[in-house]
Amino acid sequence: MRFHVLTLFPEMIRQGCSHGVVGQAVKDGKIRIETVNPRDFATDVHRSVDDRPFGGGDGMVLLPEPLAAATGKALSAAGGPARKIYLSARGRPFSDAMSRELATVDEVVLLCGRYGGVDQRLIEAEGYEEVSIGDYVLSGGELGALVVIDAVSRHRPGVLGNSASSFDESFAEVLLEHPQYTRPREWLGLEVPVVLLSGNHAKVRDWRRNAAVLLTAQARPELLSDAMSRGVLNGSGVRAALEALEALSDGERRAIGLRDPGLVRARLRPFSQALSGSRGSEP
Ligand code: 4G1
Repeated sequence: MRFHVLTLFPEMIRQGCSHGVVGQAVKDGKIRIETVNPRDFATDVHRSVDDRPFGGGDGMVLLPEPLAAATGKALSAAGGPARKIYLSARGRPFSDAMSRELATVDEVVLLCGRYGGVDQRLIEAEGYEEVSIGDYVLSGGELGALVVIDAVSRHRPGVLGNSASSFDESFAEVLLEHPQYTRPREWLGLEVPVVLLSGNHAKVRDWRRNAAVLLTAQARPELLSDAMSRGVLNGSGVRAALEALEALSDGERRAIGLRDPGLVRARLRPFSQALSGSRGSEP
């Protein structure tokens, strides 16, 4: 799969794609990263790529002509159909589902804005789809493009080593991840939860699921009802997590990062009443 990144700061993209999992995927030829600099398509002596906004206001707006020419270069390099994405605060929220879907596409053009953004006519005329990585102000779309490249590349065959079972994966997508521990077994007086040292894989799995439920209730309670309706969590799963919470020692609770057990209990209780058979087999 190939990403064509339109950016005034190509070094940001090249650097960002040269480390870790993404860097290895580039080396292995599993993904390719091309950058196109709209500055190379500026037509005036100053090589301008921006101008003041009509209607007034702060910030400069990227000119449509250099971006259209840069898009044309990316599309001819793609040599066929390509998805065109403008990283923008106004876009559809980027998600795990979107990353999986994009991983099925061979050629993706990622347009990065700078300054006050891009002339909207360019977005409409070229048929860019707008995607946002979150609700905050950024100085440019490059970090958004890097987020998309990273999350999408991980879904390409051969990019990751062996991954977890599909149920554990779907569990981890909807709830927060369970915490992890390594050596030493005791550090600053904090013990690794003893069940993780037991070698009992069923108990380890149950402990991790319970920890994930409890930590989700603490940090992202709005995810719980989604997890329930998707069948990843049900009433008995919530009751198991509540029982695990009562069984935790103070030390374990600290090691897990469960800072407010009362709040977690109150947030989970409403879900503990749900019927346990809601995973689909009965009518
Ligand atoms: C209005 C956020 C503008 C921002 C409202 C998420 C932010 C790209 C993203 C902005 C950008 C809010 C993103 C803002 C982004 C041109 C240069 C647009 C940077 C730019 C809440 C500045 N996901 N923002 N405008 O940040 O590119 O992808």
